[in-house]
Amino acid sequence: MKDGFRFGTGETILVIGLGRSGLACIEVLRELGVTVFATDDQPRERIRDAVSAAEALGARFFEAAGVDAVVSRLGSAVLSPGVPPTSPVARRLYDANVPVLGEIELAYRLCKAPIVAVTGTKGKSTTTALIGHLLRGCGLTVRVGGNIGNPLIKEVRGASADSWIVAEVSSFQLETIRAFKPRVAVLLNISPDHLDRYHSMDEYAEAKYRIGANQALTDFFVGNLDDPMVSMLHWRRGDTRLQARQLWFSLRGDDEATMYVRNGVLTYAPVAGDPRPIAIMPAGEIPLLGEHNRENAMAALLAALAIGCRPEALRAAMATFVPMSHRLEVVADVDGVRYVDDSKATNPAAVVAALHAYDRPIVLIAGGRSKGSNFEALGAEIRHRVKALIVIGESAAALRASAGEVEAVEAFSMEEAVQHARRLARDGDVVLLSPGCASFDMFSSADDRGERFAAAVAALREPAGA
Ligand code: UMA
Repeated sequence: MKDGFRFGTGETILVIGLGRSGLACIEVLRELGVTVFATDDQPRERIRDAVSAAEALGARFFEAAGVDAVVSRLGSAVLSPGVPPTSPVARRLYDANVPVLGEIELAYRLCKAPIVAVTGTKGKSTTTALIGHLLRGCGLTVRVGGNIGNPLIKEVRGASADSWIVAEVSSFQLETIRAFKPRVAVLLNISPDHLDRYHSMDEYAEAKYRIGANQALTDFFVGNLDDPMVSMLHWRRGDTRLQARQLWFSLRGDDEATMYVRNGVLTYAPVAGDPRPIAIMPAGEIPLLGEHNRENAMAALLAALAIGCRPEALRAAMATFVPMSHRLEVVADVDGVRYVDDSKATNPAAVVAALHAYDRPIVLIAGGRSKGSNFEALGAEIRHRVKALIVIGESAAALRASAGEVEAVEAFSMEEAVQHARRLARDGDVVLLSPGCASFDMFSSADDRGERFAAAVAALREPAGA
């Protein structure tokens, strides 16, 4: 390949980071006959299982300090998304002029099928899953992967040219693309997140904008016209970086939008401003709560329409979509109180969206490990919409301070948080776990946090002393 990135027999590639992404790369590169070295910041004894898995796949593991010894033998390196390009190992490789790419780029180069790629600060997993569901409902063969949890590189293996790949891509993954060129790129929204990795919002937004950087005139870019940092890319605002045909969605009946909500109906104007638009479906038929999910649904519909799906098939497919776990998921109704698990809300904007989804009193459970976020705007929403606040984890004090006069209490376990919630909620209220933070200070993952919440809620139903 012209750019010096080759993979096949005779090549030697270093895989950096031994999580899901790294192990999947090792597996695929070994299948291709590549000699694979692997490294991780953690010492061997702390990640024994991952090292064993890498070695069983045929990779040779080096602790980070040992990488220098093999740099001269490397043709290239693949960086896991959680490892920043500024990490010492990556810098060492840049210094030695070794090309460093990400798993998404590698997946793209191995992929025969066209790709629909989805990014955004919030809603990307739901939208990715929904696009996969809609395309299947329209009779297409589809595989879904990426940041959603299953590494893309495994999904693209064996995907034929007449099938489709729907990929959730994070800003981390977009940092290390080079040629990655989705047929349809979807950019949902950009709000503060991961500011422990990026120096500024501009730097974070630039990583997201890369999703459309390599697209050609015949590709499609789907964007949110109501989001200030996304709509900056609109052709009429003078931004020329996108070559793809632009399809914009808006919750308002905007003349520049190709999809919008008018009189409660999702409406499609194949050409923006078209005086005879097509009614796709009533917004009430979207099987997901909240205005943010109307945006996600419009993005998914536009992506599907762009590749030729028919409106009536899309309406039928939408009706059978089952919402994903830990995203505004109703866990139980106990004594008239609804318990909702939104554990995947890991930044403040996602909590604001969740608070907007309910018009009944809310007891909010929030907190965890901050990703450099500022809680000021969330605090204003909490003061406006939340009846009582239960704070957990490392951000407990900051969240409590942002909530002003709202009744607030700190809990030191999920079980304790749910007990407080039960005491504070009344018939008709919602108890909402929507943390706005990462989970790793108290739980192994956001899934684990949601499952602990569901278990604590289930325990409320058990008779005392049982
Ligand atoms: N590591 C280092 N150096 C570092 C950081 C990590 O060596 O500086 C090592 C760790 O010791 C560990 C390994 O890297 O052994 C972990 O790699 P990883 O953090 O890239 O995690 P994976 O398990 O490979 O999962 C990654 C994505 N993780 C991140 O982006 C942080 C998963 O997204 C994704 O589902 C998976 O690949 C499959 O594609 C998760 C995520 O939190 C869900 N994403 C962020 C988000 O959604 O906000 C971006």
